[in-house]
Amino acid sequence: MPLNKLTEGPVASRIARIGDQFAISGEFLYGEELCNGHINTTYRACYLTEDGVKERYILQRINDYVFKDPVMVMKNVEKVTRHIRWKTMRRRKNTAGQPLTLYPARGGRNYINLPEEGGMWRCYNNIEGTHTYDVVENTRQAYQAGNAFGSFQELISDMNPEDLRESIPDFHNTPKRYEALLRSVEADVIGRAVNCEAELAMLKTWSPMFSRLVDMQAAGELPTRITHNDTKINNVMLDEETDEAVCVIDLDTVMPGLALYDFGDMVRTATCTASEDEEDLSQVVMQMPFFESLAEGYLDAAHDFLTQNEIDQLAFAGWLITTEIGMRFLTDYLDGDKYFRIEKPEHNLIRARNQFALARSIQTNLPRMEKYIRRLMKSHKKK
Ligand code: GN1
Ligand code: MG
Repeated sequence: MPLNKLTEGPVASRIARIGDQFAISGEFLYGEELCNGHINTTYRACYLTEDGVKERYILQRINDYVFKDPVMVMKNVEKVTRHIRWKTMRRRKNTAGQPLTLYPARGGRNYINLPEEGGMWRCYNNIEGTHTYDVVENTRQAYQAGNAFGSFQELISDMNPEDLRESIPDFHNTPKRYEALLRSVEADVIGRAVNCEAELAMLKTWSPMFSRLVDMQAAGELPTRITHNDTKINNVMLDEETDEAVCVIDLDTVMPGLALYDFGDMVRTATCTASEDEEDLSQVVMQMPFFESLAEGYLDAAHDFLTQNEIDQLAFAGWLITTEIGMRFLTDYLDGDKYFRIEKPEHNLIRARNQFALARSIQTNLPRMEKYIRRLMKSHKKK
């Protein structure tokens, strides 16, 4: 859907006012409101430079309900973008010429606190000639997404996890997410628990599997790495013409974590052609050809640095994070919709049910998925 180009009115002047705080030269032409994502407020602003060139920038407010320490988020993002730029320059290739870059604000930092505009803002380059998909449409996109996130992980695989801090503690700690859900059921602040008894009963039977990855991590069987933590299909920009991956975006949750949760979130969003909002659950299925392309793309980039334990859990991670995100939607539903942006009263319950349906579909296919990963790894070893 084409976006409204706002040249005047309160939103346009707000965008111009915020843009004015950053090192952007030129005359403000128009602003657009980008509505993707459940968390941050995002605008795009277009400027006309003195040379008559149009340049576009992304202005984004960091949601401080979700990110309690926005400065920590920005420090993590700065370290990762700097490392990727350094690495790609050394290798004399870069991500199609458009790595994610932060623009400084007045005062010299890469962010600015504007209390009258709701808090902390930062400015990125707009990645031109690209687009994103909210839902995957074909296996080629699945391959590209897997490959882009795999390359991203590979590029930062030599960073010291201790250099970054946990901007949301225990972000992907599934047993803790389950405990939080049970606390919300107990509190039942707006009397919604009665609507999700079937889901809660099912989760109870699944719960013995929730701690598998964090237990392996605690036992030293899975390495802590710097990870992206939000590897949805719409966080990779694809070339408008060729659909080739150009850039991974939304780095707010880069922090120490498990590579497996990143792959899992790709399985969650790149193997099912229905959106998180789909209410017809017969459409919410994991499609094996999409999984195959996704895994192929991912392992083409990541097979070298992953450990055998990580490889063995790739398919399971898809099931685990899908269940986890479902639990987070359900928790927010019970808490009164404070975390995720919603468009209708039952939105979070719909999303939760959708994710549980997808988890069931993944569960049914786990043996096939695992078998395919083993096959791919065999072919990498032969090469
Ligand atoms: C949120 O805002 P968005 O859509 O990039 C959430 C992710 C969830 C996702 C579910 C910081 O990401 O963890 O997987 O919604 N981000 C945060 O669609 O909580
Ligand atoms: Mg995000």
